[in-house]
This record gives sequence, C-alpha cells and structure tokens, in this order.
Amino acid sequence: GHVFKLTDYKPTDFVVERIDLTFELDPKATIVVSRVILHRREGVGTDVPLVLDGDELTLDSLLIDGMEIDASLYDATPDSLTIRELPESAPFEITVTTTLSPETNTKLMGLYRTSGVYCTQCESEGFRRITYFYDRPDVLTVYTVTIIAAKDDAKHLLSNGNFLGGGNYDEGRHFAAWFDPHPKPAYLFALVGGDLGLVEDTFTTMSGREVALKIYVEHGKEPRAAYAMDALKRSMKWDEDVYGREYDLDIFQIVAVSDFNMGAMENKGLNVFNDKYVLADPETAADADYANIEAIIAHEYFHNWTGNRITCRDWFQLCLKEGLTVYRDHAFSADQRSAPVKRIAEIRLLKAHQFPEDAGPLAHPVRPETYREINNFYTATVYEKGSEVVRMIRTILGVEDFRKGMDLYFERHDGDAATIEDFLACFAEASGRDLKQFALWYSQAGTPSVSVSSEWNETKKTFKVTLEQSLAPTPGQSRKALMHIPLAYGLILPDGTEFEGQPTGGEASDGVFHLTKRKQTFSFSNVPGRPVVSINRGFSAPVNIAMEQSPEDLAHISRHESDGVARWQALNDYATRHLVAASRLARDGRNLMPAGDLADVLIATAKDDTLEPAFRAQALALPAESDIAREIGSNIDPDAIHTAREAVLAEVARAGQEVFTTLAASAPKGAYSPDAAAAGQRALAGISMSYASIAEATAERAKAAFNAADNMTVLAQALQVLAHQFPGSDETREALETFRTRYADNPLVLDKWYSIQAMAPGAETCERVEELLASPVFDHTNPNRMRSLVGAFTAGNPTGFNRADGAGYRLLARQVVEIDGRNPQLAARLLTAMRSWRSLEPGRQEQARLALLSIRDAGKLSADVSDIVERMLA
Ligand code: DPP
Ligand code: ZN
Repeated sequence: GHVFKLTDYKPTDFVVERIDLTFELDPKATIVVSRVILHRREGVGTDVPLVLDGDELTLDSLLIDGMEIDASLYDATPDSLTIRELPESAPFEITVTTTLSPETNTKLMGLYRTSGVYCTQCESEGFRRITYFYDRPDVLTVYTVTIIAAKDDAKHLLSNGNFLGGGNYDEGRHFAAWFDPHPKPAYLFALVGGDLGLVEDTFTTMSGREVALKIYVEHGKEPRAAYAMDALKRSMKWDEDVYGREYDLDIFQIVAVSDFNMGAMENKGLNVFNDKYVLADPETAADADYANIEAIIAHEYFHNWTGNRITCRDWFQLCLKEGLTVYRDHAFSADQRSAPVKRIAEIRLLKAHQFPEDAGPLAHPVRPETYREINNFYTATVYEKGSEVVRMIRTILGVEDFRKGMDLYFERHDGDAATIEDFLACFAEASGRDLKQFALWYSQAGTPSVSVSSEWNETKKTFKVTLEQSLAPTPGQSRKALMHIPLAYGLILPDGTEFEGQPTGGEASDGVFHLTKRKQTFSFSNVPGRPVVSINRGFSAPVNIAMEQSPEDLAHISRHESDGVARWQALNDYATRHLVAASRLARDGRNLMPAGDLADVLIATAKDDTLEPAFRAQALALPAESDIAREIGSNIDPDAIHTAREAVLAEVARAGQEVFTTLAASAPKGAYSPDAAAAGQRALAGISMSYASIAEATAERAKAAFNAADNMTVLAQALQVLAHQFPGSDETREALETFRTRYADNPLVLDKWYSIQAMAPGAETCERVEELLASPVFDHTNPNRMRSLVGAFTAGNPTGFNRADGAGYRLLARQVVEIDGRNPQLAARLLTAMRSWRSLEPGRQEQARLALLSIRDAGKLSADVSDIVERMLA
C-alpha cells in the first residue's frame, strides 16, 4: 500500500467555500447530493485538475454549475473523482450525486445502520465513503445539511450545528435542515436518523446564553442517560472555569448507538457515542463504567475547543487534538474525583498499554512521520503518551505559564488546522523557554530509561544524585538524540521530613530535576542525614527508572512521602520487584522466597484508615501478570508468572485474613451512589473480599456476596472472584447461569459475563471462548461483543491466550481474518494484542509467528490488518 509521509504535506489545489448536502435516507439506497462551491487556489495552474477522495463510491451524476459536462472531462473511480478544465479563478459549483447502502455497510465507517438507526462515523476518512470530497482535516468549510426520510423509518433527523427548520415533505416523508456556522473538516460531519428516546436539559453558559442539551438513546433507556447528562453539564462548566472556554452553538446533542468502532466521536454539536459510554444505572453499570462515562463525555465535549475549533493540519498531527484532550479530561476527572487515585489509575494504564507498544514492533512517535493506514494510529502512544507530553509541558512551565500558553494557542489558532510546531511555539513564547530539545518527545519513539544512583557522604553531609538517560532503538529510528526529561523528586530524611535545599550541577527547580544531558549529577549540601530519593514523583515523565533501592528505603518512602501517588509508586515498585524475583524462581522450578515483608506493608496500608479507601484498594491490587511480564522483558513464561503471583496473593491473603475479612464487609450501606468516595469504599471492600476468599479457599464468601449484591459493581466483582479463583465450582456455575439469564436481554451487561469468563486464567479458557463464539446468540458483528470476548481473552488473559500449544494465537488469527472481511478497523485493533510476541519464550514465539504468518497468507487482507501484520513480522 501507499506510504503517507509527514514531509509530503501540500495544501489542496482548490479551496472549498461551502458545501450543501442533501440526504434521502433509505436502508438500501440513500441518495446523497453534494453541492460544493470551490475556486482554484492562487498560483495553481489551469491544467491542474480537481481530484477528490472517494472510497467504495459510485458516481450517479456530476454537474458543473448546474450543467452536465462531457464524460471526457472527468474520471470517477471508487477511490477518486478527477475533473479537468475547471475555471481559472472564478468560483464554480459541482453537484455530485452518489447512492449508498447504509444497511450493508459493515465497516461502520461512513453512513451505516445500527439497530435501525442511521448514523455516520467520519473520522478519519469516512466522509469519502459518503461523497467525493477533499476528505482531509485542513479543508474547513461551512455545512448546510438537509435530511429527508420516511417518518416511520426515521423520526429524528439530526446533523451538526443549529436547527434551521423542517416539516413534511411528501408521501409520509419529512425533512430537517441544519446549518453549522463553524467551518469544519469533513471528519467532524455527522448525521443521525432514527426513532429514538430523548432526554433533555439546558446549560447556561458563562456569558448567559442558554444551550439546549439533548441525549438520544434507544426507547426505554432514557433513565440510564441521566448520569451522562450530569457529566456533560459538569464538563461544560469545568471548561469555562479552568480554561475560559464557552460552548458556541444553540444546541449540543449526543446520540448513543450500539454498533460503534470507537468509544465516541466529537462531531461538531452532535457527538455520537458507543452506548457503553452513555448508559448507566446501578443495576447494570459498575463504578468503573460510571467513571468511564464521565471521562469520555468530558473528552468529547472538550474536543469542541481542542480538536474542532482548532483542528489538525493533517493526520500526522493527531496527537495535537487527542493528547491534549486526554490531558484535559484527566485533569477534569482529577478535579471531580480523588486526584492521586486518578493519577495512579493513569500510570497503571499507561504502563499496561503504552509502554508495551513503545517497546515492541508497533512502536511509533507520538507524532508519527509515516503511515500506511491512519486508523492504526489511534493508539495508546498518540493518546496516553500524547497526554503525558502535554503534562510535562505543564511541569516544565509551571501552572501559570502553561495556562498563558493555552490562552495564546486558543487566541492565535482558533479556526485553524494547526501543527505540533504551532502548539509548542505558543508555550515557548508564553514562557520564554526554549522547547527545542523537549520537542523530541513528539518525534522519538520508545520509552526512555533513566538510571539513578546516589552517593551519601556522612562526614561532609553531602548527597549526590546521578541521572543517566538512554533510549533504545525503535522501528525506523536506530539513533536517538538526548531528551529533556523533567523528573520530579523528593529527598526524604531519616525523620520522615523532606529536605528543601537546592542542588548544583544542573537545572533543578520546584522539586524537578531537568535531565537534558546524557549524564548529570545533582549535588546537595548541608543535608542533616542520609536521605532517601523519591524519584519521578507522580510520574512526571513517562520513563523507566532503573534504581537499586533497598526494601527498607522503599518502605521509608511509602511511609513518609507527602505525595500519595509517589507513596503508591514506592509500594508498587516494591511489589513488582518481589513478583519479578518470584516469577524467575517459579520458571526455574524453585521454591519461592517468603513474601512476609511485602505482606506486612500491604496489610498495614489496608488497615490505615487515614488513607482514603480508593487509595488502599489501589495499593492492594498487586501488579498484573502483564506488568510483571513487561518488567521481565524477554523470554517470558506466562505460566511461571501466574504461579508466582498466585502464590504471593495467597500468602498476603493468609497473613491478612483477619483484616481482609473485616474490610470485606465495609462497603457502603444503603442506596447506591456512583460518587468517587462510595466507589472507593466498594473497591476496598471488593478486593478485600477477594483476598478473604483466597485465604478461606472456598467460594462461599464470593457466592454470598453475589447473592446479596444490590448493584452491578458488587455483583460483577463477586462473579469475577468466583470465575477466576474457583473455576468449575458449583457456586461459580450457578452464579454464571444466574447472571446470564438475568441479563439475557441486556447486551452491554452480558459483555461483562463474556469478559469475566474470557479472562479466567488457564489453558482451558481457550476452549470456553471458542464455545461462546460458536453460540447462536453471540453477535459477531457488534464491536463491543467482540471486544468483550476476543479482546478480553487476548489482551486480558496471559495464561489462556499464550497457551504453550499456540491454540490462543490460532483462535485470534482465525477471528482476525474473519472479522477483517466485515470490519477491518476492529480486526486490526484486536490483532494488536500480539504486539509483544517477541518477548515470549522461544516455543511460544514460534507459535505466535506461525499464527501471524497464517494471517499474512490468508489472502485478501484490508490495509488495516496487513499494515499491522507486516509491522509485527518485520
Ligand atoms: N472519537 C475519538 C476520540 O475522541 C477520535 N476522535 O478520541
Ligand atoms: Zn479524542
């Protein structure tokens, strides 16, 4: 396939002045008439034709200024429309008619049908599946949209912008017209048609304008949209309070649909959401679902300024909107909930998803420089690392200058299709700082490593911290330049207080070492006693730290750190180190060392009621098997890791049985509330229930919790303990059956049932997943279903998926090839679960390689899947 390069950027030959779209909706033959006014860009020769993008389109008719033109003057293929001999400078109008079949559009890109609803998804390149157009983000124009449909087929007819009017058309049909005054790129276009339930509210903006808020869901599900509406209003207020950004249309609409490739989409004024991220009530949604809904509603709303008002010049700049908007939604959630607990969850997620990506064959810079299929770059690197990079800018500049930089960005680039260079220039100017070296975070892939050593001189009372950075080669980047790494630190004295003195030897300010050279030593003098270094506090930089720290020092940090996140980091490092050592022993078939010290620290944390429950729950959640595997790095034996981790869990459980038994009963009583404090209490009670069950070695406690549960959080937690710790027990069989029958009519809830089973450790799960896939009630075409079963198994079950005989890999390979025929984006995304295959032990590596080859040789593959498979095998 074609390789797109950042350096090839060139503006279009023609400038679009406006577009008027008319849709006559029909499941099999929707007629789209697109009238576009354009003019030739100054300096572009008259011999240059107009070339518009298409994808699987057929042209019904083409008019220029209302007239048919000679067939020799244009070429229409499924992928493009080329028109020659257009006017030299005067504007002209083209009228393009295409016919689409939404019903058979299984790619879920462009215009498609989901549960009887017409809906669109245009990011990144879906608009070209609707009509021939300049489908690229730097072509911004105003849209007028008229939708015509049978009243009984589509009662609500929605598009971007403000409602112009509507009414009856002919023969039981009606129409609606919308005008969006804000010029936008095609990827932000949206249309929805269907008979939907509506939840309404209003928001009064900071300047006193009233905005109508509408959330459309399937009939009967209206009550489940209340939390999303509340989250939307809080998001709108937050963006005013924190960034001074006001909403800019009369109406803001959200539509929840059940078949959606992404989480949600920020179309101007008409967000389309995966219903998983809208619908919630205590009976069907767990605490984590509520938190996700809040975060994603905020994320899409925040895109209105960071993404829509200021968009990307080209898709290489995707992180310009995504990294920044993730950064903003993180800050929002931190403000709405517990900031340290939110940060801990972010660090966990980054390490679990982004670090492996950065360390494997799919590694790419936050701003990629080449791509073959842009759909494959909606990655943890672009989103999560992209957010971390913005966070580092704030760390380097400080809160005030960061805000000045953001204000300048909004002021200078409102209405633009901008670049990372534009963005960075605003911060450089606002702060007077040179960000040249820092900009490498956008262009160099891979996770930097920083090794840390320290030297204490008891007689001179000096303390030296030496930092040394390195960055391993990644695909296409064999040599790396030195980065600017901001490392927040604390020096914790023997009495638990913090040393405040400033070091010499390099830039250090506000408790941050600025590592800019390969190796730097920061020297402190007049230090009263040997301090312990707490480094990369709060994960100020997304790097791997290599430091020999004794368990005593880590325990000192976890006791005295004033920063809750850093306290968790020390605990987590301690646990990780222990689990890595235990896994190595297990691999060699040797006895494990006792986990007594680790157990003591964890139990002390569990009991410490000066700490918030959510924090204690995070501390008790041992690093996952995949975290341990990542730390080990190569020659991975997932079974040994599982054995070691289970043994440590059991030891901690037995040592703390009494504490866990007490805490297991500490969940809040009374009516369910999704607020963060109550959720934290449930998290602590839930994980304690799990430890207590492990200590008791019977399924009774979990089954009792399952039977007594009056909300989904507790119910799903109990089911997971049953299915993962007591597979095959009568209690587990019963609970699985109860759950299945109770929620047979609620696919989103049943997704939890699939995921829990798919993540049950052990080789036999592979057969169970095959069995569930073969069930006639399982819907293979719905992305949420496939992710909850195949995605959960491949990405969330290290022992089952990495079965030594390769059956897990073969299962994935078969599914990928099958799904690819319908929905390439989903297939490619599922396949990325194999991205760390080269770090496995040789036997599994060989099985994984064979499975990848079977995909590569399967015949006609989409660009999406072939891009991933080629990179993984390269
Ligand atoms: N809908 C996706 C997101 O908001 C892509 N823009 O991140
Ligand atoms: Zn986004």
